[in-house]
Amino acid sequence: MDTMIEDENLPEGGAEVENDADAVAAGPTHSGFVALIGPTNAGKSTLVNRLVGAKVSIVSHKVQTTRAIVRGIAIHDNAQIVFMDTPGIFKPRRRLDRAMVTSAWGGAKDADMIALLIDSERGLRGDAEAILEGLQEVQQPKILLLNKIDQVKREDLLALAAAANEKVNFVRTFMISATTGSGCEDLMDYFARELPEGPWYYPEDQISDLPMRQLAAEITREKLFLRLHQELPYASHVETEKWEEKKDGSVRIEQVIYVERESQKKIALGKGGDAIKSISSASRKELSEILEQPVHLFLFVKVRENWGDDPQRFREMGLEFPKG
Ligand SMILES: Nc1nc2c(ncn2[C@@H]2O[C@H](COP(=O)(O)OP(=O)(O)OP(=O)(O)O)[C@@H](O)[C@H]2O)c(=O)[nH]1
Ligand SMILES: [Mg+2]
Repeated sequence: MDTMIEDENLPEGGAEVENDADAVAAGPTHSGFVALIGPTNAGKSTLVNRLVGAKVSIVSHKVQTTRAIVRGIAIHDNAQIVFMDTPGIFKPRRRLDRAMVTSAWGGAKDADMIALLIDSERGLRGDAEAILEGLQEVQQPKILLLNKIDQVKREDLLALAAAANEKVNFVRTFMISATTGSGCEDLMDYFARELPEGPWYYPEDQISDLPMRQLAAEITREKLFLRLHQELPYASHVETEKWEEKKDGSVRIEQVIYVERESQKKIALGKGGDAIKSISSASRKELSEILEQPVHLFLFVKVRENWGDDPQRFREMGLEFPKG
């Protein structure tokens, strides 16, 4: 009863009306989750970093770089757009592969909108066909992003767009380059407009949901991917074990690189410690830039034969441990 009386007694042109006026001037807010899925190496993480405007997810020229979902958060016009960078989808062999692919499709399930990213140069060869098939089952609105258009001729793009649209009912097709930024502004306009009206999910200044310790481990893993060759990047895993803020404003970070065999440990260390030194120095440099403080980074390489079958390692990565 009290409330009703108060409502009736509200003076016209009072505070509430003013708030309304503000809301009209700024327009309603929009927010939502966009899952970026696609074959491995299509440029999903590069695109998330580009759209967020900061590095939130690691990138390499090798396949299977991203292992678990990373959320990158961008604001455009009145919209907060949460991009879910997912592991590339491919035919899994190891237990870790299976967990990665399951996590990617899981990301798609949770999103308001799904963006399939295709490397225009590779086209529909390889895993793209199977993903298109999988997408037919998915209910949310789907858009097609033809990436790496800096690498292909226009007529090839049109043919590729037509072929993909024949398989899946995409609501829109965009041609973009995540590295040059071409087409990315239009894409952001589109998301900002099409995502549902509603309050933002995260504070305005948050750009990622990854805890700093985990991002730091990812940065080191990226350097490992860039520096080491053949199987080793896939056989390794990085965890941050210690994070100590010093009185002088610097931070001491200790990380462990897990490998599966003694022989891999030798490669990770390199001749006279060459490899680990250069990985450490590249990672430290980037971490000090991100953290805006001096970083003392200590890397340890440990052999843990079955880390790829250890549920605890999966939990650390944010993955479900697949049984069997
Ligand atoms: N030329 C060109 N290269 C690109 C573009 N976008 C991404 N790349 C390159 O493609 C490679 C793979 O990029 P990532 O962003 O790691 O690809 P991803 O889809 O996240 O890969 P996974 O995490 O392994 O599934 C990197 O070498 C990028 O620099 C683009 O628009 N043009
Ligand atoms: Mg990636």
